Amino acid sequence: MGYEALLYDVGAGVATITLNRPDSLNALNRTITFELQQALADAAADPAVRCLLITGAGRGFSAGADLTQLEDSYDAGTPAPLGDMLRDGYNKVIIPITKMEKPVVAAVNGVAAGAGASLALACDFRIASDKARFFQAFIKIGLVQDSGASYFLPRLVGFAKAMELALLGDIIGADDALKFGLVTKVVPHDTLADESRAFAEKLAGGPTRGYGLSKRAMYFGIDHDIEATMDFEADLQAQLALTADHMEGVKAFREKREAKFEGR
Ligand code: T3D
Repeated sequence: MGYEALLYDVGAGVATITLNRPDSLNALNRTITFELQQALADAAADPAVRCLLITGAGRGFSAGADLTQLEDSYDAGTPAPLGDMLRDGYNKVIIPITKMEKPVVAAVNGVAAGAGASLALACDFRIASDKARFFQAFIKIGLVQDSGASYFLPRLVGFAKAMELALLGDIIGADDALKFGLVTKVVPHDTLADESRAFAEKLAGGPTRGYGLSKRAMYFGIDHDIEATMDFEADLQAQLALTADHMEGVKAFREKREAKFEGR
């Protein structure tokens, strides 16, 4: 399907979603949010897609909620229906990313603020341009961090740093993001597109089912005790034992060559 506020492209096993509202630093209005939901569903369902790459057009990754879309309500002094907007909107973007059984990479090309930062945090990897900035903008407008930031931030950077980032709302640059464990790596801005594409294509050539179930096991393990987690791992391993990619991985090891994974 055609999209109005994002670009969607599939090639070499990688689906690329480019948030495409550069004039507002890819602020998330209703259109882009619902299109993101659809594009994520498309990527999840397409067997030709073995890795998803999310980036932004222009100089921003995403400035978070589009603060102009509720202007009428704010002008009239009417409370905005934020709870319902989150449940119908961003929550249905973030959860599918965590449940997608394919690796998801964010190429953070500029500022990632508010729900835009949460979108990056929900991805499995974040490759940041040296011009990237991360901003828990919510508190600056008197809101709580949302779109999963309360889940991801403490798990990524630790409780104390998460509290600092959320309550102080300071904008941090790419080097600090790397130091705090928020990003996988930082690359020169001009090379971001090529480096993140190469990173994603490498993942697209990997054992897709293994990645998918590893991701499922990580999300399980982070909220369960050791016994439940190991039992869960055993169930998943039993499933992966049946896959062609597992057979190929072992065969390639024994034959001292690179494995050729097919994602099945
Ligand atoms: O409301 C709900 O749906 C509830 C859910 C909330 C979840 C959230 O995400 S709350 C957080 C919302 N986001 C923000 O509060 C961030 C607001 N933006 C900024 O603080 C700054 O723009 C940045 C620090 C992100 C970037 O600063 P800078 O100096 O690089 O760029 P700029 O000049 O401020 O912005 C460039 C343009 O983008 C500008 O438009 P103009 O003047 O050129 O026509 C600016 O208004 C526009 N823009 C930036 N952020 C947003 C936005 N337009 C709409 N919504 C935005 N969030």
